[in-house]
Amino acid sequence: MNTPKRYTITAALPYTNGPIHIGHLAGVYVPADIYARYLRLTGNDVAFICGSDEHGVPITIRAKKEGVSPQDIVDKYHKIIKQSFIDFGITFDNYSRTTAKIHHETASEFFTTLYNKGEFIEEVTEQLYDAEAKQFLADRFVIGTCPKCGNEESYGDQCEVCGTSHNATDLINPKSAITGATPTLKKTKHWFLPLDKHEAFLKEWILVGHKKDWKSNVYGQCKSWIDDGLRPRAVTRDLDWGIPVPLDDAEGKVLYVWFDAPIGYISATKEWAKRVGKDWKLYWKDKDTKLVHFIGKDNIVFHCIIFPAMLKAEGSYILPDNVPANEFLNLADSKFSTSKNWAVWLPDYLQDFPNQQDVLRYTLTANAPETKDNNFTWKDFQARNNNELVAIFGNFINRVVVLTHKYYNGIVPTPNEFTKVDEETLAKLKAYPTLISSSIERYRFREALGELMNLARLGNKYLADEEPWKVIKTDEARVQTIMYVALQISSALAILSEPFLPFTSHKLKKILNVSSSAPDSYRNENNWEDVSNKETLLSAGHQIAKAELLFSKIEDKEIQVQLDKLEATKKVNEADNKVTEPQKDTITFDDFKKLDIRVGTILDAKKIPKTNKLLVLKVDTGIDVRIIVSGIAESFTADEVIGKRVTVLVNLAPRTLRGIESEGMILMTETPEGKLVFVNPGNIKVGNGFKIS
Ligand code: B3M
Ligand code: ZN
Repeated sequence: MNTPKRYTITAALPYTNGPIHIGHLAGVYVPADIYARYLRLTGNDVAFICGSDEHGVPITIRAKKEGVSPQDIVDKYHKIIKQSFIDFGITFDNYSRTTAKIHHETASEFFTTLYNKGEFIEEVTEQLYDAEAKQFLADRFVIGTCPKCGNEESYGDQCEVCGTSHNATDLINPKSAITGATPTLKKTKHWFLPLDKHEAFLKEWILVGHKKDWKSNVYGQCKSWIDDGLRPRAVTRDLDWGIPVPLDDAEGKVLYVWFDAPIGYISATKEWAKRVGKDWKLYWKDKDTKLVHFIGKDNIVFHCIIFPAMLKAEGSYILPDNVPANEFLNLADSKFSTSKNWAVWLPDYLQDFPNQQDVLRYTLTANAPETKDNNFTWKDFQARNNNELVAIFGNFINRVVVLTHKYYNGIVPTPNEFTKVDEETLAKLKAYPTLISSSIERYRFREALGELMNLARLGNKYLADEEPWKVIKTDEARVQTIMYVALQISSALAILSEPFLPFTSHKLKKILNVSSSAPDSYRNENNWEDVSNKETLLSAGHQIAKAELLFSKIEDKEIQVQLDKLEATKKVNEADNKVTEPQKDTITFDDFKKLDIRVGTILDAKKIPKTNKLLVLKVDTGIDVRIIVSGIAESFTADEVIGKRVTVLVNLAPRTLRGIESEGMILMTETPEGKLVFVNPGNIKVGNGFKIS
């Protein structure tokens, strides 16, 4: 197999404006973790780096929304995000943050180096300004129509629909996201990275150099940007949250978040190297190191064009070897959205499904949006668990372990002569490490997971064909061989499942009594290749531990709880989206005083035949019992309203509806879905009037 190498693996730094959701996990963190675990298991030197992206407008907007400071926001979510990654078994070597001192220093130094080398253009330009908020409008502070695709809600720096990254002044019809005002233009000085200057290099490096090995979605996006022509990009902003521009004449200006955030990978590596006594430079400046960025597709331009241009301009860094960006995962057919709460939040998942991290890791990998956008549904999650993890993987292991205890008190039996089927099965087994490796090394994680499951299927088929439970009655010697072979498959599964299903792998190793390391520990024996090379993985005479279920069935009612949660979110969003009706024309106090509103009770109700809306009500107003015709039949049946206490306008001039005279009006309001509800007068006595005060 491959000679060991040094790898720097980065996973996109999540914005600290909310917890992690499963869309982030599927696109970035699960594949990155599989890759890092796999490389460690196969003996490579790995630095797996991530951290919180704590600058930028998303943080400021969230802080405004919660009425706290940006620092409060990043402190709160950094803690939540970091812990949930640990609990989910993501094995970062370092999870840092961009408000860390080491990062401010590293990013400032990087800027200064480029500045001193004359790599920036310094220019006074007119930028969008919100006079009401007294603020320049950069990035997410401004929304307008994307000049490329026409999306009307593009941000100032990037359109989320077509992925184009642009300058805020390119937007058509820009509007301030703070006040809604149309911005004016105001002069301000900024520093620009002339991407056009790096065009020739980028063309050569990506379009020629990485045509074959980069994913086609990544390559295609890069090609389209380069073909469109690259332009200078401002790397500074007029904002008050961020890393101050380290120049004397830059008061009140900070580094653009997309300038500082990728440098966060470097700062986080430095922080880690210092802690563990390594030389960080080897991981960023040695040409034998492979740098791999795991990101979502909206981050491609920053990782494939802008950051490499920065690294190249600096001059002493290596460039990424690959950027295996994923497409998006959607949630029940709609885009994940932190601001709309349309998400399955990782902390919620961990709470609702304790000790079931691997079920989610499995579902997200089996359904990974590697080549196209994919969809997460709770039904699919349940089916993958019940029909695949429980029925295939779990079932095989359980049968092997239970039978080993039943026949041999948990001791691996000595095999007798192997039949052709045994030999073929063992030969197939030995091919799996290479099969799985080859998929992982091409960043095809769902294919790799499929192979792992095929190994479990191989085990199931072997047992079903050899039927040790029947043979035991006639040929005990044969059963020893069958169980020996089945135990070798179990052991291979324990080893090869580790990158994908680390908690299960650990549990299985405990059952097979071959490891005692902690579940999140990847510093196990280096035994990936042993599956191919060793004569035996579990020797005769080895005592295994008691059977324990690896997976358990997920019931409909657990899924229903999750579906209900999403349904509730949908309702809230619909209500939020509903426009409040504008205020009606002003009335005088005397007009208002004329209204006589009383508490009443509905004594009787009947639907008026051949109408959809009308009920005829008999209402006790405290003054009298009268008939009121009310248009509420689409929201209530007649029976439902009898006995209801209501609020009645009693001095409305009588009107005749469908031949029935109506004397008054019942006051109603409505739910977001348009269902009418009574304005409930509480326990007030019937006949009481509404007082003016
Ligand atoms: N925080 C964008 C995002 O969360 C950004 C990634 C930075 S990676 C250097 O989508
Ligand atoms: Zn667009």
